[in-house]
Amino acid sequence: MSEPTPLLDTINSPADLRKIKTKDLRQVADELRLATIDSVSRTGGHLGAGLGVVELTTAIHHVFNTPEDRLIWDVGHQCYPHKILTGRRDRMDTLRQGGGISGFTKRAESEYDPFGAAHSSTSISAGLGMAVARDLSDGDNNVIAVIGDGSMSAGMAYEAMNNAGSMDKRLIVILNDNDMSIAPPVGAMSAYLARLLSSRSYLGIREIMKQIASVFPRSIEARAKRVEEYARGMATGGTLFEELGFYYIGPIDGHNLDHLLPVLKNARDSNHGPVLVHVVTKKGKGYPPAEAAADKYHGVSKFDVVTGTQVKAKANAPSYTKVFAGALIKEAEKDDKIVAISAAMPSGTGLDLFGQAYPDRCFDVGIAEQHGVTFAAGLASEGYRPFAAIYSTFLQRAYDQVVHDVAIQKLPVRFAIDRAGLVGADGPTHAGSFDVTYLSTLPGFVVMAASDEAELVHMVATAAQLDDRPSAFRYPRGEGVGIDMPEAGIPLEIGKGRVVREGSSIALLSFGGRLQQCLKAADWLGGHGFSTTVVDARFAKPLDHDLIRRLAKEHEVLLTLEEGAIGGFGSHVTHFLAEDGLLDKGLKLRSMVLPDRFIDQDKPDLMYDAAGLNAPQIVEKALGTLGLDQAKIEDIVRQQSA
Ligand SMILES: Cc1ncc(C[n+]2csc(CCOP(=O)(O)OP(=O)(O)O)c2C)c(N)n1
Repeated sequence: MSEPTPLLDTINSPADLRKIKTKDLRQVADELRLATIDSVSRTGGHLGAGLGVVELTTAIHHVFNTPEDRLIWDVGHQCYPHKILTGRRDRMDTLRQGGGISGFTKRAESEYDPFGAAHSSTSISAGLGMAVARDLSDGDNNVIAVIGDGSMSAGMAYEAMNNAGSMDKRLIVILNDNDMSIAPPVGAMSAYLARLLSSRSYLGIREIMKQIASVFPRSIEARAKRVEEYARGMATGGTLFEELGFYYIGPIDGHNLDHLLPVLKNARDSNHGPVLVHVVTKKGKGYPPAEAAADKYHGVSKFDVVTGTQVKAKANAPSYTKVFAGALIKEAEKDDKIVAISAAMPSGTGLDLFGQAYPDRCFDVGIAEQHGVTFAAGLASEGYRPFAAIYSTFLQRAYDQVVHDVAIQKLPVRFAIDRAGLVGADGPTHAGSFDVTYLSTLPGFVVMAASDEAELVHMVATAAQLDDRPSAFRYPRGEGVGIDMPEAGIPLEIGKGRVVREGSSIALLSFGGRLQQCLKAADWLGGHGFSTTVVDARFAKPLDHDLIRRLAKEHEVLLTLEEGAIGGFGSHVTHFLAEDGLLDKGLKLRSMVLPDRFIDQDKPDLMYDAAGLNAPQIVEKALGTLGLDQAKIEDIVRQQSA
């Protein structure tokens, strides 16, 4: 038998897809799955989630009139098949790379991405906003939000459903239930969905037709009414979603186009308020290595399509994440009050290792950073020593809990803040840019940043014994600098920095991971006769006033550096020096921080180049501040970079 003519090549936009006959959509989906696997094998990225929604993506774009109908992907990590169908297939080789397309949905990238994402559980809120905007403007487009069962564990999803149910707006929520978050999902909602599934088998086409009867257009509503009563009472029973005011349809096999298409068409044509379509899928579907993997290939590096083997870069040093986990396990051996909290990121934060060592003292709260922080505060209020391990970017979501539940009550919650600074391929949504700013402003907080992996071990020990106030320590993504590791962490003196190299003319005062670049810059500067001091500040709060005063008095130029936005360490140093009167005495002070713009994804080193925080730029800044002329500075930088 001859191979069928490829169809995906003929699809440049959803309009092309809509011309394809329903009977041929299975072939489109199969080709789309292969194209997704092929593409991610060459770039790396999120794979399992996209493979699970290949049929759903095909069906949605076939049934709905995107982009007029608004389609919102929650988190956006499952949107690769969507990108392929929406005119971005030829750019998939640039996915997550410098100058390339984003690994998430992004408004600036395509009209088919009406709402950008990367953090979870925002889709129903955004969708409701769009539905209300449509009604205010007398529009008639559809709004569809696709949200995973993991993302349904966040409070925001419930806040949105609660609101949507009461507003009775026409909105379609598709719950993509694959019984996975990054790790297996946790919590009562996950158990509820499992019960819902086990209590009823997938709807067959007859039951689907019965159940959707009441969401037919009004003309046949009366006839449908009786069928609906039957369908609701007999076939489904009530669900939590119905209690919240949604019309519930499901569960439906999300890989079966014959089931998906009529349901989506009816949801589209209904005059009902909010509708929830419960679709059951398999993460990693159709690619055996992904289906077999424990994480279903949630995120992968480049891989061999035949074997599924991922290309792992050779590590020169342990990752900060692993070092943190090892250090915390060691502290917990000595102290049974130490407990650890993750918000759906056990492997990303290293707490999977802690959980293996101390299963009873490790808590995955789901994608629920706000709850996780207040939960940790509750543990602290009873004398436990909680370590809340949350990426910098996700902790943003729990800021009021940090202020109101932790800081004001001076509860000793320890925040282990992974992914500090620029993070590479995940881009601006995942950058850890703001935590120093938003934590250092809080009275009583201790805020630390590790300049290498040995320092991180000491900071874990420091936080462990800090019982009278909240503390935080931040550390970058990826591997450490390859320094000798201490046997055990030794608590640091609170608010004291360390001088790494003594000089006399220029002082580089670094907070966190830029220290290596400062040392490199100091070498260059020294080579040109500019004696340079390098200091690892260790603390942004409290500041080492004595040390900063000395640096200010003994140097002509003082530069602060950090992997964070304005308002953080440098701003606190500037404020202190101004108040102390030291700025009046001729000191040339500058702060090097992340620029006032969001930096797109690239290799981290190139992102820091774009941010102006690498050694050449430090040299340039130091010499410019000293007052050297620009041509001379450029000459020095050129010589050194060669
Ligand atoms: C606020 C927030 N916390 C954590 C994450 C990290 N994260 C990305 S995807 C994901 C799991 C999402 O699970 P689900 O919604 O079920 O989607 P699936 O990957 O299973 O398709 C998590 C925890 C995030 N994106 N946003």
